[in-house]
Amino acid sequence: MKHLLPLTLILASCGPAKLDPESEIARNRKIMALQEKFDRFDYNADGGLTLAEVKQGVKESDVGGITNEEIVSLFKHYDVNKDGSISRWESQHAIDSPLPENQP
Ligand SMILES: [Ca+2]
Ligand SMILES: [Ca+2]
Repeated sequence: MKHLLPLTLILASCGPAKLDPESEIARNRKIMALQEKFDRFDYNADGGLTLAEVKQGVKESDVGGITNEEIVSLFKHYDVNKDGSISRWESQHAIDSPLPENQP
């Protein structure tokens, strides 16, 4: 039975989402809180957020409980045009649509 736990974690991260609504809401709150801080994450003030800046920002912000994987999937979600940085427009545009869960 001990082997089931890691397997469950793997399934939870790449299989169909089985999150209960409360953790879903908590997650959305974290993401909303992050988005409010996006401006501050732009450390070199070039108007875009790179993955490194987002990671740095998450580390320095008081938004806790976000894993590296979540940051990466969040980043990909926000980087609509896939140019490797999140512009302000992208950060505002992407929040209007729900985060895709476990896209193939
Ligand atoms: Ca930047
Ligand atoms: Ca972009």
